Amino acid sequence: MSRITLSRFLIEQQRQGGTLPPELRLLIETIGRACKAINHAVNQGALAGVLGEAGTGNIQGEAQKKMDVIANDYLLDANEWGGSLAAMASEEMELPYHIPGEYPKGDYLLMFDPLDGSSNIDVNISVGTIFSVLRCPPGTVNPTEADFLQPGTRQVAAGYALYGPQTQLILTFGNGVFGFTLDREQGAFVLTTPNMRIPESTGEFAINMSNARHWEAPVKRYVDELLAGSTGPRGRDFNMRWVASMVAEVHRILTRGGIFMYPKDARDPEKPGKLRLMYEGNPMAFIVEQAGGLATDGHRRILDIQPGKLHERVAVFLGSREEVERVTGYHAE
Ligand code: AHM
Ligand code: MG
Repeated sequence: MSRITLSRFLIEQQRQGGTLPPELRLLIETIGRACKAINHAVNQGALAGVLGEAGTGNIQGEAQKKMDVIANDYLLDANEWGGSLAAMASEEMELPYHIPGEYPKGDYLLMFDPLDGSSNIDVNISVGTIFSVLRCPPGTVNPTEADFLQPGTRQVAAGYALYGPQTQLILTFGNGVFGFTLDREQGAFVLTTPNMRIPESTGEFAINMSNARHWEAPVKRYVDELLAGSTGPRGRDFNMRWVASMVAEVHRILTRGGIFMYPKDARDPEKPGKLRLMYEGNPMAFIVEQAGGLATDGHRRILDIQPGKLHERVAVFLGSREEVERVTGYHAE
């Protein structure tokens, strides 16, 4: 059978049952194109002078890498003229980005983390792009921040691109999770994993252990039990990984299972976690649930959270069902 490229896959999704409107299909193709451009810049690295600090900070008060800014620009440039979008919002921009007046506007809102894990870019470790698509509330002419504040259950699409040894694009529209691999010679994403599923059980966990002294009691208890291994209450050994690129961790979990945690901690009691609900928590929760896993903030399903602001933070526990259930259960005790 011939290869199924992203374009063909999207056209066939649109035909089958009409679950994928043409405007959304175009939007996803455009995001795929932008990710190829970002991938190219990431691959060029020092050859294109794209490594290192931008010398600016984002709204989160974090220092921006040059590639954070470049990836953000690529996504804005690629997506502003296509006619599918009413507005965009990015982890790297304080306010929503409005579609310039010369271009037609569409029904969708696009949110993205243009370069997730960017602290890894200078050391040549996998980074990625995460995105989430919502419908713009009907009748809205100029969307404001308030129009983006919809719970993750309202996402109509989400995905990520992973710039690693292979470049991959992972997508969901709410009917399973589909994995594509970039064929660099052909310049096309090709469907390589049609139905990604997360195993329910796992022996692997991911958390930044250097923050252990700042964790809340349920997280301490859960991780202590994992560390105690075969001599502890779990009666088996667990293995640990921490890439510090959420895209890479989620991809590992989609491929072979695991649990990823970025809990709330006492370093900054004002913040409910490090990761952002709209650009990281919601899209990854949607993908993980569609692959049979779970995603909570320790108390609630992430997708049910009503966001209060665009750059809201969230605690994240996601991955293999049995482990996410357990650590969420410890929070309730
Ligand atoms: P970023 O979007 O600014 O790159 O930050 C998010 C990243 C995640 O990819 C990763 O899980 C986490 O930050 C790592 O944080 P830490 O350096 O605290 O371990
Ligand atoms: Mg990020």
